[in-house]
Formats: sequence, structure tokens, C-alpha cells
Amino acid sequence: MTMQRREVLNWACGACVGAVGLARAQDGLGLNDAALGSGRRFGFAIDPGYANKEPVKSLLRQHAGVITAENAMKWRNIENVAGVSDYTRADWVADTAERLGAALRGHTLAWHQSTPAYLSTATREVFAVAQTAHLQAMTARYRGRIHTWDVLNEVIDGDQKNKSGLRESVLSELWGEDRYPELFELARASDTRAKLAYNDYGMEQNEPWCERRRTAVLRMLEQWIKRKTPVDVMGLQAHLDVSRKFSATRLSRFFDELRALGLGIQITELDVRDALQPGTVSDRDAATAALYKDFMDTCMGHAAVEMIVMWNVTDEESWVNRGVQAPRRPDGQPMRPTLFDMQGQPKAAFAAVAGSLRQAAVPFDLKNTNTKHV
Ligand code: 9MR
Repeated sequence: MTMQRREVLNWACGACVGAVGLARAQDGLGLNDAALGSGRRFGFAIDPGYANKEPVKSLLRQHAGVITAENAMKWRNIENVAGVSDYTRADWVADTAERLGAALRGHTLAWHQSTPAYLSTATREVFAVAQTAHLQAMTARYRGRIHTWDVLNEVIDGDQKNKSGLRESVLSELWGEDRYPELFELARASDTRAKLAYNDYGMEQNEPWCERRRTAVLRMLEQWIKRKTPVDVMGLQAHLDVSRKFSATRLSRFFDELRALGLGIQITELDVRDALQPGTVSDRDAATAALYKDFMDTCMGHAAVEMIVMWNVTDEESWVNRGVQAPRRPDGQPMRPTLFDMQGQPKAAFAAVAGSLRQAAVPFDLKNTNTKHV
């Protein structure tokens, strides 16, 4: 299928979702309704544990036009024991997206952190067979339902000593860096309609380490595209931090650089950490809202940015307040990274994001993305 034809199908698929969105747009309250005004989508990553409970359930009904499975589609969660796959939770997320009339992002087919533990000591041959089988099973099972697959996640390590800027991991060791493009070829062969994304973090702010990561990712993508790898989208996770510098000019230039490679851009895991931000809750919320606004205005000012997905819905279930890896605030308070507080009430960040979506300076331009390299 030609890229143009695939784009038409993607667009048609989007139009169905849009019809649901338009019906809701009358009340003007939904974030996805606001995003549709400039041809974009807005949504959230969810997991079954909390997404079927209030207040998350109602917030999704009101605001979600895209759904990503926070954990349910990860390989380790599907196949924890060799040869035994359980798709119950992944299916629930896919069905929930459908019930909401939302597009579905598949996350993620290959990632060092989601490789099942039983494979960590596998030979390269055994690993290659297992990774291929997993990718093919997932893309076949959800074929026709996925808007975009995160094919490969987080292989950049701008700080590593090796010149390639790529991360050393179980994936680089057992699959091989030189074979990353094959993951996209396998995904395209199995699902010709889904857009295929490379997804990574730490490239949105204006810090030297972000600059190194941007340089490394552009170099990697350029090489892939030269060898005709079917990568359509750069997924920018956008786990932002209010204590880090931000430059709209620099981020916009990075968007230009990605677009010059023919790539679309999706913001895939947006949230704002405030672990080091001092002051009262309302001071912290004001600083967070200001960064949300600057970031969102930059995204809404660029034609290649197609969608914005938040990582979690409320501060209550946000990953930054959960799990061992969560960096804690010195005052012991939870962070306030999402648009809704612990009770699901909108915060200053909600108003900032809603305003940005409504006043988008530039519409998403389908024509000028995904066309050069296929
Ligand atoms: O939010 C996710 C958390 O619940 C999981 O424990 C963790 C490991 O699977 O993954 C988190 O999500 C990550 C995402 O898959 C990739 N980008 C970074 C996200 C936050 O760590």
C-alpha cells in the first residue's frame, strides 16, 4: 500500500473518531474537543486498575481522544512465563479506547525494560525468535485497531561513552543495534495501517544532556531513513521537569529537524515533575502551569505535532507518586505532575493546556509528514 493510501485510511479512521468528538464539542468542555479544532487529538495513558474507577472514568469520558496502555501491552506483562501469554488487560485497554471513541496507541513492542525476565540469559538466536514472535503476535492481535505503534522505546543514551549515543542494554546485546530497523520492517509487514513510532524521553528541555540526546536521536533516525526504514513518527515522551530550562525556540527547531526527515511528531507521555520546586501548593501549581503553557504553545505552533498524550490522568495514580523509582520531594509531599489533583479536580495546569489547545496557532498538517521516505 502506498503511503498516500495509508494516510487516507488513517484519516478515515480519524474521521470516525472525530464524529464522536464533534458531538461532544458542543459543550466545549473536553480537552480532546479542543484539540480537534486544530486537527489534533488529546488523550491519556491508562491501566485497568484505576481507569474503571471514579474520578478517572468520568475524566476519560470527557477528555480522551487517544488512549495508550500504560503497562498492559508491555511484553513482560503479556508473557511473564515462557510460552504463556495473557492478553486480558491489554484487551481491556483496547476495548476501553473503542468504547470512548478514542484512537489507540500501542506501547511498546520492543523495550529493554519490558523484556521478560526469563529471556535475560537467552542466546541471541533464542531472543531474536522470541522478540519476533512477540512483535508479530501483538501487531496481528490488534491489527486494524491501532493508530500508532511504539515499535521501539528508549534506545538513546546521549551520555554513554560509545560514539553512537545508543544505550547498552539487553536489547542492544541480544537483538543488536544494527537490527533496530528490522523491528519496524516486521511491524510494517504485519500491520500496514498503523503508524510506526520510535519513542524516547529527555529531548524536550534546554539542558546540555537533552542536546546530546537530540543529536544522537537525529543521527540514528537519519541512518534508518537512509536505509528506508518504515518509521513514520517520533514519539517525544515529554516527562518534563519544572526545575529544568525550557526554550520554545530550541524545541521548535528540533521539531523542524524531525520534520525535515519526513517524520510526524506525537507527544506521548506528557507530565511535569516538581520534586525540587519550593513554595506552597499554589506556587508549585503556578510554576508547573507556566511550563505546561510554554510547552503546549510550542507544540500547537508546529504543523508536524499530531497528538498530545498525558502519562496518567490524575496525580493520585501518576507513576511519579508510585513505585520505587519515584523521586520524592524533600518535604515528603506527593508531586503534582498531571492536570488533575488527587480528587480529580482540574488544576492551573488544566486551564493552561485547555487554553493552548483552543488557541492553537498552527493546525496539524497531515500532508507534510510521513511522505518523504516511503
Ligand atoms: O508508568 C509506568 C510504570 O507504571 C511502570 O512500572 C514502568 C515500567 O514498566 O513504566 C512506566 O512507564 C514508562 C513508559 O512505559 C516508557 N517511558 C517512561 C515511563 C515512565 O517510567
